[in-house]
Amino acid sequence: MSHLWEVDADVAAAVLGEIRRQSETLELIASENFVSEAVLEAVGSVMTNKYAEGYPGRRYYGGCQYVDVGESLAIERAKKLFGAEHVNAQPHSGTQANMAVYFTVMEPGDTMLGMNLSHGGHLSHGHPINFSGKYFNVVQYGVREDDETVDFDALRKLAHEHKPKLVMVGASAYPRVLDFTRFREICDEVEAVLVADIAHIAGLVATGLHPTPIGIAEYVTTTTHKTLRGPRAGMIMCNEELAKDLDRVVFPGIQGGPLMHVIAAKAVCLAEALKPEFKEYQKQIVANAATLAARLAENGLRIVSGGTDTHLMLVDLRPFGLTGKVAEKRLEEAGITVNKNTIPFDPQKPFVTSGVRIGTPALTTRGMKEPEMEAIGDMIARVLKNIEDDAVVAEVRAEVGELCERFPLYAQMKARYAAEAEKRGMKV
Ligand code: DSN
Repeated sequence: MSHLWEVDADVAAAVLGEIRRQSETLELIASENFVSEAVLEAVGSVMTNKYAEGYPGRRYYGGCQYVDVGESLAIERAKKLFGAEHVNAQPHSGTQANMAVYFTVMEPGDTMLGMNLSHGGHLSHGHPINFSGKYFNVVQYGVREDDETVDFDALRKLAHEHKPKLVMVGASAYPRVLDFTRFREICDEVEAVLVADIAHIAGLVATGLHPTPIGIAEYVTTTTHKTLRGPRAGMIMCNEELAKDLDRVVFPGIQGGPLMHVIAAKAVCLAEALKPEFKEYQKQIVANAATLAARLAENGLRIVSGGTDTHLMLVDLRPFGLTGKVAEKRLEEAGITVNKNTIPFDPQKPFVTSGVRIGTPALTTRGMKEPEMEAIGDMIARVLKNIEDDAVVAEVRAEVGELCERFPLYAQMKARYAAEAEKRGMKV
């Protein structure tokens, strides 16, 4: 018996639709992943019922002994995984993690440096339409036009000219290793606080596949749902001496009751990340991204910066005369999910773009390896080369279906949901 199907068949049917979408198409959005059933169980647990304002052992509510266990485990495991002195596991999201750090370090109107969104940054790194761009005086840095990697000379110049209180390093669409030590040097020259947002690369950092900013940046923020493969949420790490002020900004500064079910699920994903097989998984993510990028390049697409060191790549579609908007739509029709994305110095608007961003964490979770990446690279290229051809899209859609069947996802859950839909005569 399913309570959800009994109480609300409409929502249950939507969940079934989403299970099908996730399992029957190729998920290549770089910021997405598929959590374990254990993480799902924790997110769907009774811990959602509990108010626990405060921190473990120091709450404003009674009855917190069990949610304290979840939060303490999340903290201890994150400390161990990342080698951090202090962890705040309460941010609801990566943006709230960043907000907490900004309000710890800066006053409204203070100056910060953040990476331009269209060069790979993130909205919460100072985009004018985001709170960060409205509350603070943001100066944006970016990548060089020739090799599309961070322009440290320009960054240094901007830092000396504007004397920021805070420099944010981190990205949501940057395929190369971020050299945190060079950011540190520049921050030291102008006495700025360095904040590293490792949301995208957290899994790589945790397993030593990308250099760590711990011990280099004063604050490290992350999400837990990308390469880290946990629930949708955020987290902050810093040294002990900065902890008290930071914790006070997270609560009561910007958040109220923490999401205890999500925090328990963070503990679960961190336990998974501490296992040796997690490193193998991360290695495969990177190997898959390199293979896919190479295959797309062989097919005539331009890969921004010439390749990738991480889990993602940015594909310049201009060699095929396409925009990201068109490519995203047509690939989705073929069962391949990517997102349109600006590329550095993009002549197109953000809603159109000249590129797509492609990442391998989710398909690697399904067990796909290099041979599948080569096949997927060819499928993507076929759709893009024959953008008007419905027959090609249909052919690729069928191949995607076959590939997905070979790498099942949430199979038991799907069967359970499908049986409930059938019982009710619902077609999903
Ligand atoms: N973190 C962004 C992404 O990379 O998709 C969304 O905010």
